[in-house]
Amino acid sequence: MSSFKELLLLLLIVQISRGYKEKGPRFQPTVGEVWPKPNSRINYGDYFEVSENLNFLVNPGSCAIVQQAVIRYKDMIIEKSKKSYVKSEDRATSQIVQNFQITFTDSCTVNMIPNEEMDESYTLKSNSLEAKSVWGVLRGLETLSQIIVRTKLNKLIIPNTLITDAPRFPYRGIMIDTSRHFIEVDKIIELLDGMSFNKFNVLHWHMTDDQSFPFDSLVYPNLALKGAYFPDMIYSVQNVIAIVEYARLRGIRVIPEFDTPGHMGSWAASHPEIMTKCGGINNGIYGLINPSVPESWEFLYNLYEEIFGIFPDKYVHLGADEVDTDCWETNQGVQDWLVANNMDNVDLRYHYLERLAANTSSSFNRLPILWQEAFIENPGLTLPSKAIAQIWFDYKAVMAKITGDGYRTIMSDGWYLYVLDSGGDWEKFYTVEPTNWTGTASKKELVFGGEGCLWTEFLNSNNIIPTTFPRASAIAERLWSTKETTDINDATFRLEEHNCRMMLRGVHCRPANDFGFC
Ligand code: CP6
Repeated sequence: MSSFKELLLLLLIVQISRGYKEKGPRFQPTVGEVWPKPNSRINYGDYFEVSENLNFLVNPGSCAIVQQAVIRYKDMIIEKSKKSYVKSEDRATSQIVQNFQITFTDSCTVNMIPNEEMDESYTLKSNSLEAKSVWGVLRGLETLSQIIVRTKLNKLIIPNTLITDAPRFPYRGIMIDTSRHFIEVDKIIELLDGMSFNKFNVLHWHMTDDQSFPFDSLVYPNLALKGAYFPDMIYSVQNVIAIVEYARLRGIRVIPEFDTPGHMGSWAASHPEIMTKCGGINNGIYGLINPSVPESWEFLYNLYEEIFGIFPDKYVHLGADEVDTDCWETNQGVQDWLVANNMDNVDLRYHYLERLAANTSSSFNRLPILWQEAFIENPGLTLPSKAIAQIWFDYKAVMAKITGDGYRTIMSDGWYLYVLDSGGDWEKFYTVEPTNWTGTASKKELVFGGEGCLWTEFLNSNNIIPTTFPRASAIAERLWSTKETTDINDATFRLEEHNCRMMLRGVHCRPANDFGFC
């Protein structure tokens, strides 16, 4: 008996001393690794010291996008690193990097905006960054800021390295829904910061839906007056302009979506004259826009004219998701108009979308993105060949069908960021592969990218950022890095470091892994 007690005591002592020795993080994040992983990286093994007075030489120099980026990244590299928990071991360094040369070959103009054809490739060495365009400079500076680290002896170091990098997909987006819950402007700004640290390049703004209309239109002020939740839960034109400019400076496009012909409950609060009053089971409810009255088309023209004045992107998201045509079918005025125009109920939905896409194209020179239903439910619909379908369910069949018709696609199936599982559920986003369906190589090339979706039924300004980061980082790496970048173990430790880095820069991330300390 007493030897049994001694054994227990011994075990206890062993446990306590082990616990004491292993205090602190048992699994270390990486130091100076890059997220999303670059296409190619050669480390030569030695290190250089980086001067605390690091100087960026820019050629050509006259460009706000690059000049402001240099100021931001200098602060991240020199100042923000001072607080970092992730410090490098001390390294012998052979020389000091004092001047860092940035070169790009395309010109940089005052009002240039990021676009679907922008070249984001770059080549990075320890004292130089070369790119074709300013967009590549932005991506390269982000990478540079990740490979310069502070040592435990408080010295800034950079490895002697050669990185050549370019995105796998041209379209890497986050969708934000500002109708179900209002998201404060400063949280959208924080979202854009986090996006830039992950090399995302599109913010798709699902501005309106049934629940609220938060855009303060100057052309139709009653939309927000009657359709927003509260007078201060609105985005002014000035707010939108500021967000679009903040995004532009980071190489992020902002694509507006004012969803029609469904999801328009909030429009009906102020403008029932453009809506269809349902009969049947939804009797008396305003369900869809009314395409049979000229008021609707005049309204859409005026509103889009205002929208396109503040959202400069070449693309517009026209919505068209979850359209229940019951209201059109049970409204006498719509039915009479169909007969008079030699159309039936099957024709109406594609007639509406075709006319809307034609108008936004001919009057405003914009190309449409639409939810997948538009392409699947309307056999007669012809859209511009550059139209893009956003896929949100049943992607294996839907990708094959829509690329089979020759259209480009954006993957969102499986990238519902608002769905939370317990544990570090970034892995379920990481393992989504947008080309994992049956089709020829030329059809797979029509996959233009992907988008993480932040539907906000259960998100508000308090939880939108921690719900997005670091989980969206998994999507970012899938869309930027090579198809072969699938090693979960490797990703785990790099993501841990990346999460610490994002937090250091002010993004309110949730933990990436249960073993981590950030
Ligand atoms: N709101 C709108 C939503 C959804 C869609 N459109 C949605 C529905 C189900 C899932 C994901 C998103 N909440 N306007 C569909 C694109 Cl699982």
